[in-house]
Amino acid sequence: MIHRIIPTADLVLIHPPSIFDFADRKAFLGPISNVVPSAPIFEMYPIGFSSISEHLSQNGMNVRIVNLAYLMLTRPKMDVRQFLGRIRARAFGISLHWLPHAHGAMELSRMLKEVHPDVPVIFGGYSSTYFHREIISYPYVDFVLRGDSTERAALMLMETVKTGGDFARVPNLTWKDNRRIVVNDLMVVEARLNDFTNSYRTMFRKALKYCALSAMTPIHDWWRYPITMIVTCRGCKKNCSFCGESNFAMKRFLGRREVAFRDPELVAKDITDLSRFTTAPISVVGDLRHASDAYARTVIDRLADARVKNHLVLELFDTAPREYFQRLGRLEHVNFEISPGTHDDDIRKRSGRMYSTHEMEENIAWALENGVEKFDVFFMIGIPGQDESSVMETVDYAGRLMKRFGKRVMPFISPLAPFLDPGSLSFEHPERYGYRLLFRTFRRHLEALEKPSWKYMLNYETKHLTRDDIVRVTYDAGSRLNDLKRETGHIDETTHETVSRRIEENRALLREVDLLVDREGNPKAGAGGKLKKLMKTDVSLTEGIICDNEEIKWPVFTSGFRFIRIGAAVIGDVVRWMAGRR
Ligand code: B12
Repeated sequence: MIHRIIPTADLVLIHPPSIFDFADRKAFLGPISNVVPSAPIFEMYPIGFSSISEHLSQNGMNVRIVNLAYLMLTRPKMDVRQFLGRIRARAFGISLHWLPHAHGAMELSRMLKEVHPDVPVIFGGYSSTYFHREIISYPYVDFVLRGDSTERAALMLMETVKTGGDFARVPNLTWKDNRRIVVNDLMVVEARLNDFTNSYRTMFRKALKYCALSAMTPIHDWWRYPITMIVTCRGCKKNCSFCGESNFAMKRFLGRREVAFRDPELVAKDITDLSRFTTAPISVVGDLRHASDAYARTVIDRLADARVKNHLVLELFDTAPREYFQRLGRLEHVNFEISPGTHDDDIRKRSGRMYSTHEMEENIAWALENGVEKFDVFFMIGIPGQDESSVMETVDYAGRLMKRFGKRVMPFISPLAPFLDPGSLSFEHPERYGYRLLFRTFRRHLEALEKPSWKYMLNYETKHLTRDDIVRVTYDAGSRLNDLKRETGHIDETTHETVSRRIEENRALLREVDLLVDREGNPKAGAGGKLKKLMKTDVSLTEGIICDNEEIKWPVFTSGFRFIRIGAAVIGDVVRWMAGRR
């Protein structure tokens, strides 16, 4: 299906794998994606693809989404150049949202220019915004659309591409006037999110219209586990020191003065609408209390009235009062996520998260008391102030949490990897925040992604942990947590054994790489051939390493999709559209 000629679209949005030739280096990406639903090539495309696509479609543009990363992951024999060559488009949009996609995005752009020299290539996303001047200087990039909200600017850009107008008038755009780099003002920064949705209905319609179910699939196991997301805000009031969209970062780099929220009634409606089409978990991005307590109350009450049955996954940016959990008791299936980073209050507070471990435990207790079904607690390796023993104490603390609260509380630990995020307080002021930044430019990040293992990709060290330490302690901590999870009955024997085996295999492979390369990860004299061979070792990219994929999941009832309802809604939309045309 994907090899047939695709009819001309105005804009084709393409999501690349983080590393373009990952198949040749797949053994060594390690656990960098272990606590997100993606494989380590980060095949999940930005949710923003759907809102750009929806806004442009509503304004008469023909937009398609192609998840190239997913296609390459699931069809290893695919001829990518031939596939790209058959796409007909007026412009291509490439997601360079997450910096780990630096390599994939640039290689994709280069290949697109080879096969379609006259079609403009547009970059967008947070990392494109941060590095826009460097990115536009590559000969195979024509435009960078900056900001965390590009729907309106993308429409203006596409209108200009179509009609041949003046690019100087397109807001948020970095472009080239002949060879001169021009940076237009970043003027379009939405103050509210009510005009944009990430409507899965539009996505379903597009998928069926273009027979593109597979090209639009968001993650490798989505058909088995079709988790969906609803976005409540853009920007953040908090200042976690390692976040690239913290309050500091949004003001300094994304032109955003205030957080933009979607009205609570609309958030509740998004969730309710979605629950008509899928029985899978719905992850709500952004703490419901981020705007205000009244905001959270409105969402909860509306969802309770609508009797939504899906598992809802909520975030806690901060600890909440008891009444919050009592109100949530009105909902059927609630789950939580919190990211304290460490058990150590001082270290946590220095990283910008102001609640104490005691307050967090109080929250967990109140949540469970009020029927919360799963409470995930995320710890991290690579926070300044942490040394090896502090990390291992965090793991022991995680063990105590599991003993105290039982199976409903699931702790995770993972490295801050591969990169300290650009635009974050720590990236901008590494010394002040206890980091040593090893490289800073876009080009150096792109080159880092060509290194033979995730150790050499890391762009930072902390005052107490070198890159070597971070890697070693990641496997030690993962292994100890795996043991504790078996002891407390959080995982069964088979899972424990599988994870232990993967950790040891991964460790051994990394040791072998280390013998063949120098301190920067470049092959030692005469070791190039051996290294290439080793890098081709066949290791699964879709299985978790320091924990099992199943541990981060929430239940899906029956098949996940309500196909009859999806079909009926799509047919209804088409009939309405045809009636409108007449
Ligand atoms: C929700 C979220 C996730 C979700 C994914 C949601 C998704 N599919 O988009 C999950 C939890 C899976 C996730 C994972 C990761 N995330 Co995340 N995530 C966020 C979060 C909290 C909100 C993002 C959001 O809701 N945006 C709103 C949606 C609607 O807009 P959007 O997708 O950003 O798209 C808009 C613009 O960015 C832009 N745009 C984006 N792409 C393109 C492309 C083109 C061509 C154009 C024109 C425009 C454009 O226009 C869009 C519409 O306006 C942010 C932090 C924050 N507060 O923003 C971190 C954040 C974006 N994530 C971050 C990171 C590092 C990751 C991971 C790499 C972490 C890891 N090692 O596992 C992974 C990568 C996952 C993958 N691709 O497989 C960093 C990115 C920093 C950076 N510059 O690289 C952030 C900023 C947090 C941080 N720690 O600093 N993440």
